[in-house]
Amino acid sequence: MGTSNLRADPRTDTIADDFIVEQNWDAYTPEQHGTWDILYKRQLASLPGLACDEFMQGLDALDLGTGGIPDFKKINKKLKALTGWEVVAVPCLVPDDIFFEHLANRRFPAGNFIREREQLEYIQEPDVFHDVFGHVPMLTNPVFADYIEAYGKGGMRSMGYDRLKALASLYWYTVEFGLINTPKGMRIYGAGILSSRSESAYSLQARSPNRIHFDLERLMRSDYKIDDFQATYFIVSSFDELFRATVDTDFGPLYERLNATFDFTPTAVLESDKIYTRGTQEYGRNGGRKNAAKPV
Ligand code: HBI
Ligand code: FE
Repeated sequence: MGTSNLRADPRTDTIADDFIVEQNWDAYTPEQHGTWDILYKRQLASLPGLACDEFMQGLDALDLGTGGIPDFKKINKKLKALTGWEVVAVPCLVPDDIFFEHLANRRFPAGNFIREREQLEYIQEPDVFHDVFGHVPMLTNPVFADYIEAYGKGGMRSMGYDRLKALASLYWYTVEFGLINTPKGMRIYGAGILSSRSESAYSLQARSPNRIHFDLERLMRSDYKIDDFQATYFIVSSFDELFRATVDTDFGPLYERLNATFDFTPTAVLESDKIYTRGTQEYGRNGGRKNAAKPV
């Protein structure tokens, strides 16, 4: 894959090498803008006191609640000035090597499409609400912004070692589903939780999941769930801890000693774990999303 910055050619509709497309903000319908507003209002009703301050400050700084799907051009003016990051529109999940290269260059790939009204509760593929509401506000925090760039660079290095699953697990248990200890108590910074009404309270309050202190290598050896609430959440003490663990790790030797498959199941609790709560795992035992009348 080259890294030419060609945009998708509307005539042939081919996707550019970097998968970047125009956001086409003018093409959104009132119904689509309305979907953003419903999701935004719902999350703003539930996140205060659950989301970390850095996320709430980022939401404010980028003005994502003025109504309708935000225009990436307007976001980028503010975001670039704050941490040098920019949001680029992509039409789908992009190949891992392209994804890492964008992150390593302070470009965050965000879906330019939004979910259907029937999918308000849950979507598998990251849409503009998951990406822009869930991920982008955290990129206004300088230390977290540095972490994501370092993660992208570590990811690019991983391509030669065929240990992508381990790297995806690091992203999953931090960027998507990470929690942070604060003087006011445990708070959420993971985008997958922040953009999901039902998982926000669950991740902090339910008795079912484990809550274990962040340990980079332990976490990279742990399998995870992609289609339901997490069975384990990992907690950092600061974003600096996350950043340091990533920049101070020589990923080469680490990839060499990691097995090709995960060593631990999502529900595992190890002797060596620093445990905040050992979960009952009853949510998973009761059949998870499909069966649970009320997540516990
Ligand atoms: N592509 N657009 C997009 N968004 C993602 O979050 C994403 C991706 N490609 C790969 C990927 N995530 C993961 O496999 C990495 O987290 C490892
Ligand atoms: Fe995501």
